[in-house]
Amino acid sequence: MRRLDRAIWWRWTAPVVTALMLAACSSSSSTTTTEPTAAPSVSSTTTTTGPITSTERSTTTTATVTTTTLPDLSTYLVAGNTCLLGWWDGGWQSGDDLPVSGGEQYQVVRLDEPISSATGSEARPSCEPLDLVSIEFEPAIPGGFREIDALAVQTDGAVRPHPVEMLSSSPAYEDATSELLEVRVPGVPVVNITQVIRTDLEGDGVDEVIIAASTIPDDLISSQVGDYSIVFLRKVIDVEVETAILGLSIVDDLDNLFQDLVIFDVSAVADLNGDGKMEIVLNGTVWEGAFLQAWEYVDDDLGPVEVLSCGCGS
Ligand SMILES: [Ca+2]
Ligand SMILES: [Ca+2]
Repeated sequence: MRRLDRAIWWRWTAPVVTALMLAACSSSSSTTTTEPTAAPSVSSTTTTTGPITSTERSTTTTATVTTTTLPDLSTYLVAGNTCLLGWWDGGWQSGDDLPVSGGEQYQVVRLDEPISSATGSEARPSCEPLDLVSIEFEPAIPGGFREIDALAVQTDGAVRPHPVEMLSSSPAYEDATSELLEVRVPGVPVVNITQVIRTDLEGDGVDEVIIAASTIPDDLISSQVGDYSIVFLRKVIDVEVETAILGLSIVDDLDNLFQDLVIFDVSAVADLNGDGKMEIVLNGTVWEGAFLQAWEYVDDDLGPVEVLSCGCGS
């Protein structure tokens, strides 16, 4: 028995923003502030901002013993429509030196839809004039520039080793969302759940739930004070339901609206490195741009850690 430090589990990095100052989170109210979790690898197209806020529960629990499966050391390269997240070669990697020559086969994974396949190109210029590189696909992967709802993963392995199920909302999920929002969002937030995803991220037999909710209009420009976008993970740890916020954007004033606002949703849940545990990939839609963030659930002490990100905008 040992006491888990919930402050450690509860810490998370702020949403990553594009190099174009697309700050993800403005000043949310806080109960406590924790240090950001170090991201092993961050795309060259992004910067990381400071910590967001967290809530804590003090409970004495038994540490979960996590069995680590040695990852397949073959390279997994992961791309979306808008940008290239990076790849795995025994560690999370990003940059311009892509380990591809063109003609590689990819699995195209969306949330709960059948997995399809595509052929990738060699590295090509992307996101001009930012001079990034990415991959083009044949056939083109679904989604759009600002709606990245499919990922291409270069592997023959199981990118979805555990089922991913889309659920309808429920009073319990609405209550959980309301509880998070009411201490962060000005006024009385309207709970508007946009995604409920049930899956067993690491295959331990216990399902996790990922919830997205937003009231920020697609055009961003008609946002009002009190609008928000949030994505959070609910996970049972030692009979307690714990929550970690992966993305949060709040309209608390109408100045700098375009720089600050992000609409978050979940792009895909997939194993991006062949260890049998699925990562959560968020799509952030911003003013004339978009970004992706990949979160790896490391263990019950660290919780979800952002491992890759990329973005493109004007
Ligand atoms: Ca699980
Ligand atoms: Ca994984």
